[in-house]
Amino acid sequence: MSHDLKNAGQATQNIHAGQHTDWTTGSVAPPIIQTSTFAFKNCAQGADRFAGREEGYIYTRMGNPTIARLEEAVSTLEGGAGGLATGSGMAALNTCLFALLNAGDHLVGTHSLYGPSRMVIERDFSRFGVQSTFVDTSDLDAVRAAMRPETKLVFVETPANPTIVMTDIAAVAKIAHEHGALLLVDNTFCSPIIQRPLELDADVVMHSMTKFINGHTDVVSGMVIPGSKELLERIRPVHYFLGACMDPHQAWLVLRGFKTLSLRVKACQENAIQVAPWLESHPKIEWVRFPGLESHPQHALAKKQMDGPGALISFEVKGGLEAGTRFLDNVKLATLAVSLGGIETLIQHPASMTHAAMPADMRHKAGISDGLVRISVGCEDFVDIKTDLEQALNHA
Ligand code: LCS
Repeated sequence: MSHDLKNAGQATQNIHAGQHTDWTTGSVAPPIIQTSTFAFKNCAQGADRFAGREEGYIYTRMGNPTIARLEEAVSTLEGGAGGLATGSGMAALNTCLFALLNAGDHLVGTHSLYGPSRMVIERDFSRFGVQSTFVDTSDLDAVRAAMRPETKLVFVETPANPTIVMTDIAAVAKIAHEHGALLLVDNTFCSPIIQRPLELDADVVMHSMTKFINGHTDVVSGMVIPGSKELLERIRPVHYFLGACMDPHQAWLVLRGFKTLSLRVKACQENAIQVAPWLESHPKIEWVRFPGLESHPQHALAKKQMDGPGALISFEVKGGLEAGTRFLDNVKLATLAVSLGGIETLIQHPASMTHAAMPADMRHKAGISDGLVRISVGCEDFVDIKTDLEQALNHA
């Protein structure tokens, strides 16, 4: 396609970036180049490819045409310098950490974030001499106070999993840069349809594409999107050597899911905009946290840095953990399962599921109460979601 995608609208970019016609066959859908390696015509060509004198593919761990389409698609929407697709969201995070940190460096992170993301830094990267401090990054003074001369990376998840607390990306980018550190943002909860951290001065964005980007709850995958060519080329060799790549067939599935990202995110969000106030007014609900509610302490920040409140809501049923468990055991349309961002409504209990790997006192300090329930609102009819939650609440 010859259309100028860089200047096209978001929906146009979403449908067309990386999806150009394959003129070797005329196939409108992208071909799956299911190969581990690529033939050279002769030794000179092999040598030229390895030396970077000739463009072309070598080995799928180092790049593949189907995967390249997905990297182009996601990077275009995020406004990045390119993409590095990974086999999972955790592989995307580990690629960034491995590439951007050295022994003796220090990381400042959001205290409430996906449990394993925090644990791999605190438990595993510490073994290689990387120190970390996790703070409430919605509090800019707390971020400033945590910075040290050896802080090289600030890692933010906003809205945070599962507390839905937000971080001012532009303000934290400024603090990071003043201290000579980079800002990495996990944009999984929003997708580029709702939030584009690179536009707010973040340096690198990462995704678990398992969530909204694929959107069909059938593929685990991730992506790293550096904001500059320099960072892309710094992270690329680590991506190769770490072996964090994805498979071409996996890439094709995500490319298919990605085409409807804009439609799905908006449909899920429309439902969440109705579910959140309904839950908030329900007599059996203690509290609700959703960026679109005026009761959210950072409602104004959500309006400033997000193009919508998203589809993730956290709340607590009156009666805490016990009542919450009775409620969760009785949902029928919503599925009791971890993960999020699919077309179907998923609901889960972070303290015993996604964040069970975090010690209880760490969870509590991060604002993850034992009774907190997280719902990822899907694209079903609102009335059916409401009816299901209502009948389940009757058991609470
Ligand atoms: N970042 C965020 C914000 C996540 O929510 C997850 C997974 C990851 C990274 C890791 O991605 P993965 O390797 O699983 O593709 N979050 C999950 C969750 O909340 N429930 O199940 C998985």
